[in-house]
Amino acid sequence: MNINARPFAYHFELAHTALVIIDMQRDFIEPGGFGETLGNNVGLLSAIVPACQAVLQAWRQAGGVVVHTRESHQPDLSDCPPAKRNRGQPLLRIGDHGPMGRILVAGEPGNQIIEALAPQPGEIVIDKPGKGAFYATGLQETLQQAGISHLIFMGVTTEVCVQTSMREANDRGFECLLLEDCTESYFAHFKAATLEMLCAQGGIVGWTGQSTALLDALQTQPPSDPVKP
Ligand code: C5J
Repeated sequence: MNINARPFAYHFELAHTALVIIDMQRDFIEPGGFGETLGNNVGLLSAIVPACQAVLQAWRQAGGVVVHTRESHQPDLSDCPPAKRNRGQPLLRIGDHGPMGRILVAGEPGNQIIEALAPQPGEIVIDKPGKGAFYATGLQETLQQAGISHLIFMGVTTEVCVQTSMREANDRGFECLLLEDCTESYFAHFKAATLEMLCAQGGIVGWTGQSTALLDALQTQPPSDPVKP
C-alpha cells in the first residue's frame, strides 16, 4: 500500500507492518495522573482519541499487528532511576499515591490504557520503564519474530515518548510513519517542531502523514485473518 505522507509517499505491506500506540494511559490523559502532577493541562491530549480509535478499528479489521505501550515501573521502583524520579518539583513523584493509585506504577488504575483504546486479547502490550519503547523491553525481538519491518505510530506525547520510540525504531532499521492527527503534546509548538524534524532532510527519521490517508488505503484492503504477532 502507498499513502500520501511527508516528505514523500510511504509504502508498506500490512503483513510486515505494526500499528504502535504509545502510552495512551490514564496517567497522561486524565486528571490526577503523572501528566498533571508535572503541571500539564491533560485535557489537551484527549482530542486525538477519536482519530486513534478510527485507525485502531480499521487496523484490527484489516488484521494488522497491534502494539500498545505503557510507561510503567515496578512497584519497588527498581527500574526507576533517581535521575527520573527526583527530577523537578512535581506535586507527586513516580510511586507516590495519587487519586488513580500509585503514579506510573504497573497494575495501578492510572497506569492502564484508556478504555477507548484498551488492548484486545492477542495484541502486544509492552511495559516500558523509559521514554523509548525499545529500551529495556523485548520489543525489537518480538517484532523481528513477527516479520515486522514497518511501524506506524500514534500516541502521546509527541516530543517525548513518541519521538524517542520512533528514533529508536529507525536506528534499529524499522521504516516509521507517525500519524500527525493521532499524536499530541501538552505543548503545541513542541508537537509542530517534532513533526517537522522527524521528516526533514529527506525523512531523516521517517515519515509523517494523516490518518485519513491510512484509512483510505485500508478500505481498499479486503478484511483478512489477524496477522499472528
Ligand atoms: C512523558 C510520555 N511525557 N509518554 N511520557 O513523560 O511521553
